[in-house]
Amino acid sequence: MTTYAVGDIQGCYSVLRRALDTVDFDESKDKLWVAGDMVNRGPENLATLRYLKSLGKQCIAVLGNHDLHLLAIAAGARTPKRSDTIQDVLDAPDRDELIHWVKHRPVVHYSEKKSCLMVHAGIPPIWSEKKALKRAAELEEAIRGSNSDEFFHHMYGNEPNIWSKGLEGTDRLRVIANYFTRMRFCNARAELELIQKGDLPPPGFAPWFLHDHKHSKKTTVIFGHWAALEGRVFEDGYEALDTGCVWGGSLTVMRIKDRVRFSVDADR
Ligand SMILES: [Mn+2]
Repeated sequence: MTTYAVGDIQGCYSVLRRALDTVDFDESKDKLWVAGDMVNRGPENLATLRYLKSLGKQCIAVLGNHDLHLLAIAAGARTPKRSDTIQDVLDAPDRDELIHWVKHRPVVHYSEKKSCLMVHAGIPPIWSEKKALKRAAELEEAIRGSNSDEFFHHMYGNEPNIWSKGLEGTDRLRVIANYFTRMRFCNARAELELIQKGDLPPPGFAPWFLHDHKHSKKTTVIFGHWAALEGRVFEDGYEALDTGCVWGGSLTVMRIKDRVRFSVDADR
């Protein structure tokens, strides 16, 4: 049994299958961790979700911002944008089962045994593993709960841009969601800067993983979301997996036990 982690698939199903063939992925015993943004912008979102769902317990996928966007559209809280490519999922006969499956994916996955924590964008420097899991559980409850449509209506926005304990309701959930699924730059107090997308931080800010963190030095944080990093962070304890497959880059699969990476070029 081998466990692999894969970065942002974004509907690039055929590339995913080629990548898994490259590592001789055995669906009957190997495991696949998926760092979020399973869908959107790419061509085969329906096939991607059907395949990941079919892996059952062999697949552990966390939610990314695009996955949450799919849920918000499915809930009627948002209308698709021109750049969204998830209509194949929304029109599918098994749409309800797929949306239900996506809704029940975690936001953070932590394996004590592997000393690995997987999240789509990152974890703020002010939270330990335990705190991150607790906040993630709050968000997961909001995504799955009977009031989830209400949450999706209020999910979008950049404020509040910093955590505080006293936050309540949708403001509290929005900042949690932004840390886990959208963060790139923040300061040491975990104040977010959500506008910049490149690799140069605005003054006073730095990539979230460069700050002193509350989480254990023993934990490796596996994340996606940031294609501009091209899979490199040069920082022990962090593994960036988004290598921009959907933008014509590559899809990266990492064998977790030894961190060996396998990359497959995007479809031309
Ligand atoms: Mn993302």
